[in-house]
Amino acid sequence: MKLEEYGFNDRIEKLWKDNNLEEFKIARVISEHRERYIIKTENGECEAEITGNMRFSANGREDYPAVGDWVAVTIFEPDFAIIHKILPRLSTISRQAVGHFAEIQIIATNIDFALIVQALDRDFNFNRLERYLTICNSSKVSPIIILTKTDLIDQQSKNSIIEGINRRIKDVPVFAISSETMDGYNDLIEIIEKGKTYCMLGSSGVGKSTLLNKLSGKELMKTASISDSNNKGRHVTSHRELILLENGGLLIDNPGMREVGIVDTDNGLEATFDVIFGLANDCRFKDCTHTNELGCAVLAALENGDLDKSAFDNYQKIQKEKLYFETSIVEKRKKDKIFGKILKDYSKRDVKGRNY
Ligand SMILES: Nc1nc2c(ncn2[C@@H]2O[C@H](COP(=O)(O)OP(=O)(O)OP(=O)(O)O)[C@@H](O)[C@H]2O)c(=O)[nH]1
Ligand SMILES: [Mg+2]
Ligand SMILES: [Zn+2]
Repeated sequence: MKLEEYGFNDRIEKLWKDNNLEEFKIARVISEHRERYIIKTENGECEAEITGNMRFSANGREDYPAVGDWVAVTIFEPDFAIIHKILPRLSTISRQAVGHFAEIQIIATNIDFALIVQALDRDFNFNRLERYLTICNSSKVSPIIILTKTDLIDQQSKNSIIEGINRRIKDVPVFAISSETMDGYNDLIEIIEKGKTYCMLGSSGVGKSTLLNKLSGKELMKTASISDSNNKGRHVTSHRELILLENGGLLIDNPGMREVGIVDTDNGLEATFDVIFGLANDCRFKDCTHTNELGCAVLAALENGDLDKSAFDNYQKIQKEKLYFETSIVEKRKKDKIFGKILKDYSKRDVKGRNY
């Protein structure tokens, strides 16, 4: 097997050499199940684990391999390998980890394009769309919007949703498809490039795995109707997996997300809400909060209808959350540091509690 099929290219080769990893084989992580990984090497597919050293020196989830990562490995048996190091990531899609205070969860890495999937029948929602866009923009991953289940709504409603998107969201391609009738598939397949990696983002039940099955030409992922999955309170897809498509593209399926907490590391909000940021430049005061200041260009645009009120509300909500998350992370690091110091001091004492 050629690793090029899985996206290996000159950039990755350079990273491998620049990081002095040539003594190791190179592989790509294609799925993860609780610290056991499936990787693709030039010999094919095999299972892998990380070294004890890697586990010991990990500061958080970001330091563990994620689906999409290129890793330096030693292959022990045809079907077992040890992962020594993660190559620097060219892009990382992450969100706030659900149920873990101030932790970041990596969704996938080394992604070229993110397919933001929303169903036209009942899932479609601008606020969520802007959340996903913010994630893409802060990850330096190009977004593509995919609206599924066109067979469930009439042509007119479909067109008005697409027009609405084009008004509120600029410069992001939009595709409307049906996995029942195959409406819109030809246009979508055309833009999927060989050797590029795509990651799907979207709620449970919107048809991500169905789309992946259609694009791969195989029934690789289990799919189920919303009622089947939601009644049991769980999602149909339970892990992430990178799959090679019929036309050579690489697609990562994900479990549907209920919460899309933003971890904006790199001006994702500015890119997503560039209209608001553009207006803010014209506010009289540099530190304008756009609430009641005189000479506020944002308030003026809201007043005369140039700026969509719901987009502005959504921006403010996401920004507040982002700030809260950033403060939580700083607090957590401080606590971890204090805790680390206590441990260090403790280990310096002898059994009777004396310092030595
Ligand atoms: N009518 C219609 N149904 C669809 C379409 N695409 C998917 N479905 C159905 O929607 C249901 C959910 O599809 P999945 O592909 O499992 O959804 P998912 O996004 O992978 O869901 P999770 O794995 O839970 O995140 C299934 O019953 C599919 O058959 C479509 O274009 N039209
Ligand atoms: Mg699925
Ligand atoms: Zn202002």
